[in-house]
Amino acid sequence: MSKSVARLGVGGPVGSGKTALLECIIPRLIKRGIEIAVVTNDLLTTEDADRLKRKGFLAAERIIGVETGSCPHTAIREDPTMNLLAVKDLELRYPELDLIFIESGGDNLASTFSYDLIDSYIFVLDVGAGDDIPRKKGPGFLQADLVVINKIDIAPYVGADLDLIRKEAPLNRGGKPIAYTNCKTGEGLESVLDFILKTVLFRSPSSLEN
Ligand SMILES: Nc1nc2c(ncn2[C@@H]2O[C@H](COP(=O)(O)OP(=O)(O)OP(=O)(O)O)[C@@H](O)[C@H]2O)c(=O)[nH]1
Ligand SMILES: [Mg+2]
Repeated sequence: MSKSVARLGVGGPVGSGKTALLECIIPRLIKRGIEIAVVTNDLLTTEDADRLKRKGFLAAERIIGVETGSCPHTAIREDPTMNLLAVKDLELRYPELDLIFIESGGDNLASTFSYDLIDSYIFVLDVGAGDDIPRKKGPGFLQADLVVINKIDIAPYVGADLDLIRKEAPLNRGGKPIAYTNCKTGEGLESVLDFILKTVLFRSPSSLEN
């Protein structure tokens, strides 16, 4: 029987830190023995795929850049054909895979994934967009399996009230998890890692420590 590969979407507004999160999380998962591949989406380039390849933590052939040429959410929701083909390609070439990340092109608060493409998804917001964003209840924020509120380090410089965000964000999440991260220092990444290991891969983090 062939192994089943988990597919995890990473969506969210332009520049919120989706690729930065992958750069932080992937090496930590590899250390725990997880076999990974990545599909990135950009409008007219393979910029994010090239950036991840330059990092060198994954064989370049395990990273595919999809050029959507259209609204990012079209390619992850309305017609995910290009992404499904990339995923299939990776699954056929790497039967040992445990997890494929699919990073959406930078989008807006309405961005969600088709569950034909992914099993679950993370929605990445950043503090620089304002402390009122969690109150605005975008579908991506409401429906995501995990919300990551990134760039907590810049709150004082952009006049964002992090305590208010921490208070209000859970009100609209119906008990679903939220992580508060700084991808520059690694702060808060354990809860993202925990989410992926437990909820996406059904593994116990502690059993994988060695
Ligand atoms: N200060 C700070 N900067 C961050 C953090 N995370 C990401 N950045 C910076 O934010 C910028 C955008 O990060 P990316 O990872 O490219 O964001 P993205 O969401 O992948 O962007 P698109 O794919 O273009 O939508 C980069 O300059 C990062 O270095 C963080 O936690 N703190
Ligand atoms: Mg990116």
